[in-house]
Amino acid sequence: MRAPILYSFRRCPYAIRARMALHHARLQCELREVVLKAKPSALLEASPKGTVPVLDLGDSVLDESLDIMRYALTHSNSAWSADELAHPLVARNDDEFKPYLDRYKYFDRYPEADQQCYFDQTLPFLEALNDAMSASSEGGFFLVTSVVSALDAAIFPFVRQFAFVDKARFDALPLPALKSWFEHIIVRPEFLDVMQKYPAWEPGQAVTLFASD
Ligand SMILES: N[C@@H](CCC(=O)N[C@@H](CS)C(=O)NCC(=O)O)C(=O)O
Repeated sequence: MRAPILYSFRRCPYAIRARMALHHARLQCELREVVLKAKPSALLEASPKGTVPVLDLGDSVLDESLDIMRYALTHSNSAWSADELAHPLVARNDDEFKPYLDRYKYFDRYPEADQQCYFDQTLPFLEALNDAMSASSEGGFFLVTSVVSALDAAIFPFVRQFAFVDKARFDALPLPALKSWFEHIIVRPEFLDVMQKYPAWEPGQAVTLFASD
């Protein structure tokens, strides 16, 4: 049977969360790295809305990152639970934080306010994350529970994108648990393994397997 096909973009936070769940679940797929400015027609045929990540299962297509995470976690013996994705912080990340993050990162495209204003609008969510951290027995913190979970994977890639807009500014935030969580996860294998670089996919090229042992 053919492995599911994952259309992905290395730095996209939605794609990173999907890859973290697929990797954690050891659900093998064919990885197709996409250039967003030159989307392959195979991606657009699978999902005309043209966002990544997309998981083409052959008989169906998942084109929302949280659906791909849920699929990975419910079709494996994963220690992570798909129920964690129903936590209100995930919806708040996607609906509140991500739009402000885009404005903070691409402030020149949103001239109605300045970058500092957009930065300030991200703070309530970052403070909520800081308040939701639990100390872990391995040192550092994880969100809500003391072990790394699907909740961390769903939110971490967005905080990463935020932090690297201006790392010195992130490091100066008075949110010690959040910063400790960030520095801890960014060097963990489940993150580093999904951030490997692949050349852009072209039709006919050799299959790249992702999340295999
Ligand atoms: N709600 C979607 C959002 C995915 C999304 O917006 N991905 C961005 C990349 S980070 C994208 O593909 N944008 C289309 C483009 O830039 O053309 C999901 O959760 O998968």
